[in-house]
Amino acid sequence: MADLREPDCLFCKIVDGTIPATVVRETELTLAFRDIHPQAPTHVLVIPKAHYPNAATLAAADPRTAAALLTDAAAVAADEQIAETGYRLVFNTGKAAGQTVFHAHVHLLGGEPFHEGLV
Ligand code: DGP
Repeated sequence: MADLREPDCLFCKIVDGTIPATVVRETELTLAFRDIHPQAPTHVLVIPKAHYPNAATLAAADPRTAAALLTDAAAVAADEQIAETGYRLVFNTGKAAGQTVFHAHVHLLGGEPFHEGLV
């Protein structure tokens, strides 16, 4: 198990309430809140409450919480009424992939059609 909190981590500060966020779902293991720079009508980040630098380290150390990111993202998609129309889940892992916050998170994006993508 990783250290629960990393003192200089932005998302750890959102978990402990030091930095405010618009929380849409909270469980024992995870927190979901709206992205500060939304790239789609619905853009929510789902994160583990415990600190892991990225999705790969989270999955290796705590598969239960890694799975919870997916089930919680699906629950948020249902709450946001985009489950039927479709949504995209994105894990940026590493700088070259565009990861800027090194606390594991999945982006939930939806509410408009995606006409293009890398995959
Ligand atoms: P990534 O590039 O995959 O590391 O995504 C990090 C996301 O975090 C990015 O889309 C913007 C978002 N973000 C950065 N700072 C804050 C913040 O203070 N509050 C919220 N809600 N989101 C933030």
